[in-house]
Amino acid sequence: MNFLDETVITAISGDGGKGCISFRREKFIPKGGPDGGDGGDGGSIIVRATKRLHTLTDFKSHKYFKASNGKPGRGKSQFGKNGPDLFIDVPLGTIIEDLDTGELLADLIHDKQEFPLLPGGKGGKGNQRFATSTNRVPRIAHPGFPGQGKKLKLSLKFLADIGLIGLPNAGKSTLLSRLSMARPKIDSYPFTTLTPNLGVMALDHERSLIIADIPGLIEGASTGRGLGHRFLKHIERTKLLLHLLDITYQPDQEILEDFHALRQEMETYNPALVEKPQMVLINKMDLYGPDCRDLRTLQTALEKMGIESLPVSALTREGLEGLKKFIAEKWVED
Ligand SMILES: Nc1nc2c(ncn2[C@@H]2O[C@H](COP(=O)(O)OP(=O)(O)OP(=O)(O)O)[C@@H](O)[C@H]2O)c(=O)[nH]1
Ligand SMILES: [Mg+2]
Repeated sequence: MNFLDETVITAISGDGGKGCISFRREKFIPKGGPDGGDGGDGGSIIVRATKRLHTLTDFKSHKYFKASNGKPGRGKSQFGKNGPDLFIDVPLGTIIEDLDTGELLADLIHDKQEFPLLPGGKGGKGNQRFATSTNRVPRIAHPGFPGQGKKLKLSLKFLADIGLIGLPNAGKSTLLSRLSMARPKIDSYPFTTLTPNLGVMALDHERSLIIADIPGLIEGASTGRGLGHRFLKHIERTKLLLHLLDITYQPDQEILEDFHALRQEMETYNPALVEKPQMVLINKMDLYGPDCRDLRTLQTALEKMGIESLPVSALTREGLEGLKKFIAEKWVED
């Protein structure tokens, strides 16, 4: 499942139908009065949040939304039909802004939550409405009001349950691919992942959780370095953070300093982030050997900070059953 963070769409509500100019014509009634009906109202545009969707990917190919116009009125006082409303379904967590003014229009977070975005144009009045005592044969009708259009910026502050964080190359995408059906790109260079990947992990028969691989968090992310700034907002809504550390030793990397630096970034961005339930995964344990950091030292240091840790190998799946158990227990508590 790939993930599209932001997109721009155009939405236009339906035009009102034309009012009708018509006069009654029946045998034996030579001068029938006006009987032109009103035009129908144009369809409105309504945005609706749904938990069926998790990404904005559908909007990659579908960017133009036009509600139907109202039908014109007809003779014999017949009203035109209203254009049906057009619903634009978006995932929970979608923020809608007016692209031109930057105004925040809606922040949809509940399933089935609706936001009336653009009303349809009113239908025009038919000529029967224009009849007065002085003008019994009105030859005018209203053409109906046009629909309204807006360019909208949709962005997703998504609602993943679990966020995977850690330095580039720590193995976040690999872990995501092990816990879900997601098949993100995995490679041995940093910044392989440029936008978050999402995957769905089955917890048991009934429940599934959304996991997000949040890329590019590095020191300075909260002030715009790397890619992290764009994605820090996504961490805000996750319930559990899994912080990956790489056990293999790279001389220029002091792993606990990096760990603190990342937490500092999160705290600067939003202090609530570091208060979230979290666990450290010490990854790449399949490579564990004399060239690695000392596991015991690392775990003791984390313990002193009150942080639970679990040695795993995303590659060989070692420790992942224990991880799933930990996650399941966390969710039972909720
Ligand atoms: N031996 C071993 N290699 C691993 C393990 N997990 C990940 N790797 C390797 O580490 C490299 C980076 O893995 P990714 O999953 O792409 O790392 P990432 O954290 O998503 O990296 P970015 O997307 O660049 O932020 C790849 O070459 C993986 O094959 C592991 O448990 N053991
Ligand atoms: Mg990655």
